[in-house]
Amino acid sequence: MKEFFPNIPKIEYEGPKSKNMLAFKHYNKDEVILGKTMAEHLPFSFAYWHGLNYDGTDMFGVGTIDRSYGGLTGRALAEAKADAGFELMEKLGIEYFCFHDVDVCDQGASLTEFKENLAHMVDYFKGHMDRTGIKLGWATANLFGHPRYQQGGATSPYLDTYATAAFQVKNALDAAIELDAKGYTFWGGREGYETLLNTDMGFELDNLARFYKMAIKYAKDNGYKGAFYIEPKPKEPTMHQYDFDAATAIQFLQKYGLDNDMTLNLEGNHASLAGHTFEHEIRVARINGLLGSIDANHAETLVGWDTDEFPKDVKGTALAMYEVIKAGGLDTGVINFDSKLRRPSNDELDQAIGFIAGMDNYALGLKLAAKIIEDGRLEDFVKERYSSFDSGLGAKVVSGETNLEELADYAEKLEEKPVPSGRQEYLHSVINDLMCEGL
Ligand code: XLS
Ligand code: NI
Ligand code: NI
Repeated sequence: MKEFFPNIPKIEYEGPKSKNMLAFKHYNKDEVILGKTMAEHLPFSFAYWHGLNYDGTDMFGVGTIDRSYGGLTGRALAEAKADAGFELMEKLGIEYFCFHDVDVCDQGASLTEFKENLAHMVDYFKGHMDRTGIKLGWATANLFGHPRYQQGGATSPYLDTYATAAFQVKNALDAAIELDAKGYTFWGGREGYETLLNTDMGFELDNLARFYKMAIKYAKDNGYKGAFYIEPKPKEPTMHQYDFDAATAIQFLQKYGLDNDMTLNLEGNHASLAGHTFEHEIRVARINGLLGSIDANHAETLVGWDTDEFPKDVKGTALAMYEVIKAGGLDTGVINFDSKLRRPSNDELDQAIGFIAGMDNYALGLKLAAKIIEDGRLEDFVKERYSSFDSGLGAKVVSGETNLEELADYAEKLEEKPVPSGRQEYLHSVINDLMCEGL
């Protein structure tokens, strides 16, 4: 088989002292942290779209990155791209991949051609998956790129578009079933509105729920065993997107009785766009038992849009991984990351380096999260902070055995005393100390 990246060797763990750009310094897959290997904590997944397709194009300029894979067309190009993708995943030791239908094949001249091209690639993937042991993290349908989705897919005001969205999702689900995917993602980039002036929001949300229900029924009836995720994002490309953030998506799932079938796929960059931290979004999912999967892409916060780049903030990642560990891990999902390159990162090494740096960053984040847990100061502080609810009247609040009158009587007899300090400066310093120990 043709080698697409001859200058990228198999990436090995060389330890923190290594200066080799093409080696892991921290991601040591068999190293055990809190009773599980790093590979078990961190089920990395390679995103097809930015990892193999994105050529550096932005609103102000044409592509800077060569994604031609030998300059082929049609199925030959799709196959070459898959060969290149599996070569990269194998060299990086990434065990999962994720794709949109349109990432992996040509859409052809008709929906029927699109369906056949996708089915062809599903067979082609099977060969690579059997050969390498790499698994499908999740699949999805792109309901945002084609002009027909300009006013939404599953929230389109037009039946024909709604049905075409159903066509794409049915085929993407068939692919997920055939390839035994861990999950299936719904990301609603065009499910929202540009202006309320022309929008029946209540109808669109009802229709979206009906769409999800039909998709779930079809998948289950046809033997699908994986998870279904909603991936919240507040805006971009649409002005207002319905799956705004974790809390909004959960309210939607609960309202329509979908919370037993769907969980959340949370992305770091989308959290920033919603005005939240990544750990906030994961906490919201965790306390509702609805964490499914994560997209580790980080924001370039000064830029202000979804840059989807490799995660590089160790402290932020540690706080996210702390939430993931507390939620019981990612057995139902993966850590997908696009590692979308910036335009000036334009040669054949950069995509691999983006993944190496992102995976090392997650390994460091995991180690720091484990240290925070083992150290215990944070958790002890939080426990102590709420301890007035452990006994006496506080315990009666928790067990539901008191009432407003009893609380009011208690308050009236209180001697006013200072509120204990929240100590957030100290708590931040604990994390910094743990992070930089030994420096
Ligand atoms: C875009 C989203 C998208 C989803 C999959 O912002 O992150 O890439 O992950 O449709
Ligand atoms: Ni995403
Ligand atoms: Ni994104």
